[in-house]
Amino acid sequence: MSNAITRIATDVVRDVEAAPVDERRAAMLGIVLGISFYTCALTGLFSWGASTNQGWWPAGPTGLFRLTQGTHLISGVIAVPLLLAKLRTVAPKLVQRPFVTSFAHLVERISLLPLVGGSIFMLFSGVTNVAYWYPQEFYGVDIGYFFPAAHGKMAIVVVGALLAHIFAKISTTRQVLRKEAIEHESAEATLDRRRFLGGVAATTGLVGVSIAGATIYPLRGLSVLSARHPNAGPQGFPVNRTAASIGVRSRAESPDYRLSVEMADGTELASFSLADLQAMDQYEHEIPIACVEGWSANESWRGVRMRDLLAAAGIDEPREVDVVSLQEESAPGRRYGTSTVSKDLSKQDQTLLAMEVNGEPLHLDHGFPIRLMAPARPGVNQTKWLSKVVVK
Ligand code: HEM
Ligand SMILES: Nc1nc2c(c(=O)[nH]1)N[C@H]1C(S)=C(S)[C@@H](COP(=O)(O)O)O[C@H]1N2
Ligand SMILES: [Mo]
Repeated sequence: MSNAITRIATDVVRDVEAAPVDERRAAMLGIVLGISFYTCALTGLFSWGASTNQGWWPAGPTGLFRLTQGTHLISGVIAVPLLLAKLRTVAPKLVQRPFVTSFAHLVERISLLPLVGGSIFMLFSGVTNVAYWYPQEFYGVDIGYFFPAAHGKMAIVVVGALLAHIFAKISTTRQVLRKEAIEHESAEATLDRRRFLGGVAATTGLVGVSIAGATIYPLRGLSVLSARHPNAGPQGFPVNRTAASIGVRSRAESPDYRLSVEMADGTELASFSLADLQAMDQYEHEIPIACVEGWSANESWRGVRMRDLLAAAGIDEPREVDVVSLQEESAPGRRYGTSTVSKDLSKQDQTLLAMEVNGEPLHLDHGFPIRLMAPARPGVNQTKWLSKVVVK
């Protein structure tokens, strides 16, 4: 067994060293990889803009974030086999000896570090995030959010390094992909490349479909790469965080429960019992929970409009508000306890304080008694178990 492995490993190394780089194969993979990376980068920028309420992120259409984040994850996941194929294709150059031939060559080698290293880091941190793998501690240092946070920062490095790489390679790419150049290569070389690229295309398709099922419903059964099965959970859709794990149960189910509306300085404007809210006009909208980690659940939510709640508390102008969860008071959950709703979003018809889903009262784990449901938002901002709305 170990003999066989050694033999394979030696063969691979010999193969890699001897084979000339198929520049056409490298160029073709480069183009596809570039498209998937920049699609990923653009939708990643949307991910940041949407979850941090940047002014340019729109308040609709309802499913916008589901679409952009779904695209982020699909373009990101398919980049994994594409990157491996690309690295395999240019491997002879990477291991080439002598390692450095000139000063210019040294600069080129060094510039590969942010490009190759950065790309591997992006794909690694993205995939581990989707798999809910957050190592909490590293030799006593709290690194719970290191990977998601570094993912956003490293994106800037990779986008820049890739741009430089494209500029450096654009003329070679043009040259090797000219029609006459391809016509002049041997039939064997063409066939070789087609076989390799066919394999890559099949793998990429398979990997793409297996993550797409987390948000494209007809593909649900195939979503093996998704950490949450889109149909599993109370009322037929998933739960990341249960009420029991946060310790909000007794206050959420308390007969004295009230939702208060306050000013930022703590002055209370009004407070509502569940019965008060149920007596107000109710509206129903289909709004997805679109988790940044890729699964989504499109359900029908019913409750009071945010703007009606504010009006009932005496605020008639659209205002930015912080929606605060009971969770904030029991266990400050880094970004889960509070959600900021922009002025533009708070006046939207579809921005609801939801008390029902699909015609039933919310299950405790889905945010009973009230959860925020607003259009075009990341799931992480659809806060559960509301305790107050703070007018800013
Ligand atoms: C070229 C590769 C990639 C680029 C340039 C990129 C870029 C970004 C950016 C800029 C963000 C926003 C970060 C922030 O809010 O501060 C983001 C978020 C995210 N990306 Fe990527 N990404 C890439 C690959 C991937 C891959 C392969 C996956 C997983 C399959 C992934 C999963 C995620 C997730 C789950 C988030 C949300 C993180 C959170 O808010 O907790 N990304 N990405
Ligand atoms: N109070 C509170 N609200 C929350 C969360 C949470 O942990 N606490 N999770 C958020 C996340 S990340 C998503 S995707 C949606 C759906 O999560 P759920 O499945 O836990 O309901 O709710 C959001 N609202
Ligand atoms: Mo989420």
